Amino acid sequence: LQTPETHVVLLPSSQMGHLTPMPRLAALLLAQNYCPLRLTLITAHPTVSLAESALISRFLSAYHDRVTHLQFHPFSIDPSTVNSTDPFWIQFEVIRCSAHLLTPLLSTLSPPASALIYDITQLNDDDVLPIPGINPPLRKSTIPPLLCVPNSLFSNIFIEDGPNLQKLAGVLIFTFEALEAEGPEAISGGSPPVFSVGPFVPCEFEKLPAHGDGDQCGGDPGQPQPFEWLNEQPDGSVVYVAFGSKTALSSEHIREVGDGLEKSRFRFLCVVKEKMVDSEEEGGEGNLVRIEGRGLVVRRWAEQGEILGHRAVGGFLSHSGWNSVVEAAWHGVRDLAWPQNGDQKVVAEVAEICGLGIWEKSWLWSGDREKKLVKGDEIAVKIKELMDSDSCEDRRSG
Ligand code: BUP
Repeated sequence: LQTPETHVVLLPSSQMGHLTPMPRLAALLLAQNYCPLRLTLITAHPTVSLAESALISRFLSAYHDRVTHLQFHPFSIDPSTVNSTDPFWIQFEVIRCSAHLLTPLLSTLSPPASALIYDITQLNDDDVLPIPGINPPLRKSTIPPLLCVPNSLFSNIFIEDGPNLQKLAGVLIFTFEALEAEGPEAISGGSPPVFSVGPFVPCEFEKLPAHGDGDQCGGDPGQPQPFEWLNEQPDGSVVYVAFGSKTALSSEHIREVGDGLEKSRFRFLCVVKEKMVDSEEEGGEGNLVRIEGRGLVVRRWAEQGEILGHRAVGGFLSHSGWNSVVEAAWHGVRDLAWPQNGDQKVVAEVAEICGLGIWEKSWLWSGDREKKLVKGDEIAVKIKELMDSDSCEDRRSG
């Protein structure tokens, strides 16, 4: 008797931090041997960023014989009605509001879908938020700031979707025990059941095509490539700097980070984004710049998962995005956290508690209300602390 095929449908939402885990989960599912599996990926078209469409294309071409791709064209909504200017969150809401378009798509599937995995987002001064089982309790200042803004798009999504969690067959949490045992443990044993399913790590299909052969996130011919440059650097000597897929850095911020790297005297590979959406970045020449032989500045999509695994990288200055922290943990690279938005402060705390990272809590972003710019001198001190830690020394000594 043949075991019937399990047909899993994956529906990612918008922005790289939310999209990236889905194809990685798909790759894990396709690699399992427990049951015959069919997989369908449903994506909204068009995506907001080139990075999203490029990742979807790379995944589909790697698994073209095993994955069916369905696209839907979500309804547009009037941005003024959603109380947000962030194009990625607006798209998140657009997809949410277009959920009814999925019913006809799902009804065409053969065999019928066994499971739909979709992406929901996670959820004053001694103020803490007591959550049973979480010690120390979360400080309110670490909670995603937009959750505390009444009627923001973000808080509305939580308020509307929260009660629906009870109706799910199960919840997959992209985490793993070595990084945080306590959170999943605290919410286990209830209904619906929750499962920790991480880590999801960079896959082969994510690799960029060589030297600008048509992928808009790919390389520039004739420019120094990150891996060529990294190959020339000693073990554990390079600080990798990246602040995520949608964080636009102000020119003051870039200047101070540059000053800090310069004063730290460490080598560095720095990804700089000046626009929130990559298609608005200026491309072409100058996308990669060598600095006095000690550093490389990359102004386009970099293969972060691979970079963090390179023997030359000793430490990571990051915005504390969850995927970035998981990738750093996977490669054993210590993280200096400079969180800004969303759940990044919670992530920085998790990384600090498990010993992966350091977090200078007084550091704000130039866009923060207080507008206190962190100076290069302070950044240099913390970079030295990061790079002089024992684990970086271990990396340097092989
Ligand atoms: Br920038 C950049 N290359 O150049 P997070 C990012 N990434 O591969 P998010 C690259 O994008 P939040 C680049 O490896 C990670 O998998 C990176 O996800 C990859 O941050 C992903 O770290 C970024 O979760 O912000 O999405 O920018 O999740 O905090 O909202």
